[in-house]
Amino acid sequence: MNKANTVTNADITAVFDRVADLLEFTEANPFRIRAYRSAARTISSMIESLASLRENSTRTFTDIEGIGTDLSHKIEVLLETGSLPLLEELEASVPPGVFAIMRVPGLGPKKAKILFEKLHIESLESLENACREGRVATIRGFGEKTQQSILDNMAFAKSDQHQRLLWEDADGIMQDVLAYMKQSFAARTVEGAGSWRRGCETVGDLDLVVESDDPTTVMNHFAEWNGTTVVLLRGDTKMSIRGPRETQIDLRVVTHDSFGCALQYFTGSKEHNVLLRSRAREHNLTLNEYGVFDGFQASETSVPEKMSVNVIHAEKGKWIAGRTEEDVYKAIGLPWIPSEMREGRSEITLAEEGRLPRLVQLSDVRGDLHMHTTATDGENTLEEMVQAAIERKLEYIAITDHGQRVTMARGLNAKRLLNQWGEIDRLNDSLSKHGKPAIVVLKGIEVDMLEKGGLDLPDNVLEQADWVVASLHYGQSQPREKITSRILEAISNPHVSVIGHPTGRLINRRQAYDVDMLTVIQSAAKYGTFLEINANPWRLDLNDIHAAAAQKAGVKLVISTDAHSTQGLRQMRHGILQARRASLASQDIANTRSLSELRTIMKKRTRIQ
Ligand code: DGT
Ligand code: CA
Ligand code: CA
Ligand code: ZN
Repeated sequence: MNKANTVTNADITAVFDRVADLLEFTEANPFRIRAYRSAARTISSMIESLASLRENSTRTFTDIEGIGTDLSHKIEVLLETGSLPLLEELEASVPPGVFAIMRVPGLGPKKAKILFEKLHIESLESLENACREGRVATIRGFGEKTQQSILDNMAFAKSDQHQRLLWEDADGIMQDVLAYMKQSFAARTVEGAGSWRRGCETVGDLDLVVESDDPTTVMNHFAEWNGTTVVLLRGDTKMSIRGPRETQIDLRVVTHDSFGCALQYFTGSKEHNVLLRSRAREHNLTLNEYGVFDGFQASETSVPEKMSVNVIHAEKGKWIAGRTEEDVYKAIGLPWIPSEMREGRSEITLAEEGRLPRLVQLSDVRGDLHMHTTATDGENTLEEMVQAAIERKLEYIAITDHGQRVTMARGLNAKRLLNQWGEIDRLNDSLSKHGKPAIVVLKGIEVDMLEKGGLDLPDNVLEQADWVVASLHYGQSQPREKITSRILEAISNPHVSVIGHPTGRLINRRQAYDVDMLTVIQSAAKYGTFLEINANPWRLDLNDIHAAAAQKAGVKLVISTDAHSTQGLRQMRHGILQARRASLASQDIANTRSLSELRTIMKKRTRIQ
């Protein structure tokens, strides 16, 4: 936990989630557990920090949906002291090892509690011993299968590496397994679902949905995949394996009539599904993973896995839809909703009102405005980067090597930078020798926002640039006010075009620096400075929530690869996914414009030729 004066929304989210886990372990009232979970979720997606909301005398925490007086008080205490007595009490009442047990795949607070009570299991070691001795299988609700699956997961649970995969890594595995599953003659359609299909920054496990009349053959094929290291679970129509990089892959085999519904269900998110199902109920329909049915409302858990769809038809009223996702959404009066938007935020309302945006796509991108060369820490020369960009059919790029503050990367001083710009002038001349050039190369720079304020290159140099990215690489642990003021200063500098990777986080590796994003966004809107969505799969900032807030405030976003090699130019697709998760359309993104249009929407457009 941070010091009291820097308690962030992420800290409060983590505390509330942990409280919910512990309450579940102690079998507290389910409503109370849900209150903490939903508060955690709400706070994690808030753009405004609770710390700054507290300063505002006209508003209170209870204005936030799902925050009552009790939770409001707890937030107050957390902000004031940096800790929460309730959490400390709960932690004291639970042996520390049970957290590790809760995290074993397939277990959770409830099962950890049973193991603790019946077998006094309070560490991974005692859990492993109990499984080996066959004691876990004797407990009601566990059985041989669960016991074996715990053992199979033990190495995984013990390793420190059970971090969620970056989307890019998950995608690599997903493409392999999709291609392989499509080779099965028994598989009619094969699709990836879950967080992978929603384009989430990280992915916990992979989910596959296959349409087939012959699940056994499909599942045998899955078991024989050379990526399969262990089969964790196998039923009549569902199966889980552990695959490459210890990643779990869940497979569902469904019939023709259920395919669209199953794909919809397993794409999620859970929150989106819950909202969709209650909407179905309002229309007197039942929606589950098997189909949309007329009338009769049953809970999904009452449907045994092996029950055939025909039996379900008979029990649940008339089957109405389920073959395609379009059919499913249509049956409950909605247009199809793009998977990246399905997070239970406002997508269903937008769909209902016919206001779904036409989301930006990769083919809309016309330029890439952040990349490096061998002049600093890139792997390829200026000419190689330009050639690769031409091959990618980009109309313009900006070369943005590091400024001199980044000594590690041999950052450019004014002299070297002006030299590079001379080279770029000559390159553009030769490109346009035979008429319309294949690409226009903009003279850019990635300047550093210095620890003490200011930039690492003087204004009289920057004013000669076509494009200036300002980034913060040093002094990331400075207090919020200091970091924020460094960024605000850059935003108001007339030569700065865009703020690069505005939060500095590296997914799974480094927290974002502490910054008042609401103020940053407001200031960017005021000065007409763009904000970047950095497409590097470790960065992906602005994230979806910040980018959506920026768009609403009237800020234009720039999606850039920050490529450090010609290969790096391919990462644009990750930035596009993040933008789609932010519900952004092509017109919200500056580099979907032609160069002349880009020039007209830039505040400081003095130099672009
Ligand atoms: P992950 O794997 O943690 O990255 O995230 P997801 O979203 O892929 O989650 P996963 O694999 O547990 O489940 C896939 C989808 O299945 C999920 O997005 C929605 C659906 N689903 C799973 N469990 C439930 C549930 O308890 N209720 C509802 N309504 N849907 C669920
Ligand atoms: Ca998943
Ligand atoms: Ca799953
Ligand atoms: Zn860069």
